[in-house]
Amino acid sequence: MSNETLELAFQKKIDDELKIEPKDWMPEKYRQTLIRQISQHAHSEIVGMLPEGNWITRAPSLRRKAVLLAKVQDEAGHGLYLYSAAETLGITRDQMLDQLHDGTAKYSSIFNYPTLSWADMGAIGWLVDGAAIMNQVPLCRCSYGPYSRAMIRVCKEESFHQRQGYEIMLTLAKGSAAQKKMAQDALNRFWWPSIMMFGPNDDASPNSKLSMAWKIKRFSNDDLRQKFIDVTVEQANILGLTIPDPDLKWNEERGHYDFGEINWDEFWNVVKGNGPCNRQRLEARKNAWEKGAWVREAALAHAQKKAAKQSVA
Ligand code: FAQ
Repeated sequence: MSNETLELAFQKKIDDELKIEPKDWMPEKYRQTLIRQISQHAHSEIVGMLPEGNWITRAPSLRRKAVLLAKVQDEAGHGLYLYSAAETLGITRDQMLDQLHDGTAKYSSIFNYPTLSWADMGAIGWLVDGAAIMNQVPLCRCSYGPYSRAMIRVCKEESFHQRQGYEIMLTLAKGSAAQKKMAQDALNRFWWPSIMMFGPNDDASPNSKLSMAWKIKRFSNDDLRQKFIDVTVEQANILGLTIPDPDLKWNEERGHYDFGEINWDEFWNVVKGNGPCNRQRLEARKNAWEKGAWVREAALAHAQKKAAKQSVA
């Protein structure tokens, strides 16, 4: 079959809402786009454990500690499902981790901001997981089977994460004046970086056109950002907190909130590795990889021993 016929059949399958599976024919660019997006998503989950991991030993109660521990463990699980989904496309986990460690693969900009107070755990759950859900629910319908199936479980867990974060914010916002101030400060610091998570504006997003045609992405970066802002403003009102954007106002005609200009210089600066915590985050990941070498060796030796015993039997 010619390449053209294969491509037509591939696109028809996508248009008919059928899934593409690992052994199906696919254009090389589709494979590469998925490897890029899924591996970067996996790296985001693993690096995303660090800002919250910073607060596990300082959680204010046993209940809060247990919940935060469970959440951070979930993020590790998400990373593992996603690395497995990417492996079905012909890249190994070691190759993906090399790309993270040498800085050639990206991970979400949001995880390069510091977590300075306990309220940041609330703001991350509410805003960062809230933004992640908005972006990831449509990924459950992504055209690539293994990615779409991984996202179903991930999204269920993300909703627990969002709720625990909102509950922390609610407790602080209804607490003492000092607690409310702490919640407002966390919102002030995390608001803009959270809305940057959706990526550049549509006209500056080089990957969107193909990803939308291939139904990897179902909504554009700007559409998802707008949906997130529309639901989150109402949640901030319930908390009695103020979103740090003087231009934020309801636009009756559009049926959406208008919002201020995003600082794209800050976004690209963080993406390029110069955010407040980029170096610290990468160092932590590289250290964990090096210190974990003996665990990987032991696991491999154990698997080989088991396989040898089985073949004798
Ligand atoms: N940070 O052409 P586009 C989470 C890059 S998980 C860094 O629009 P695309 C859970 C982009 O890669 C959060 N880089 O790209 C959690 C591209 O560069 P490249 C992660 C960014 O792929 C919560 C370039 O800019 N979620 O939060 C960012 O079509 C709490 C041009 O952009 C996912 O990964 C950014 N924010 O759309 C965990 C979801 N935005 O690769 C722990 C899956 C853009 O060409 C604690 N990913 N770039 O060199 C996606 O939906 C998409 O990849 C987008 C970007 C929407 C992120």
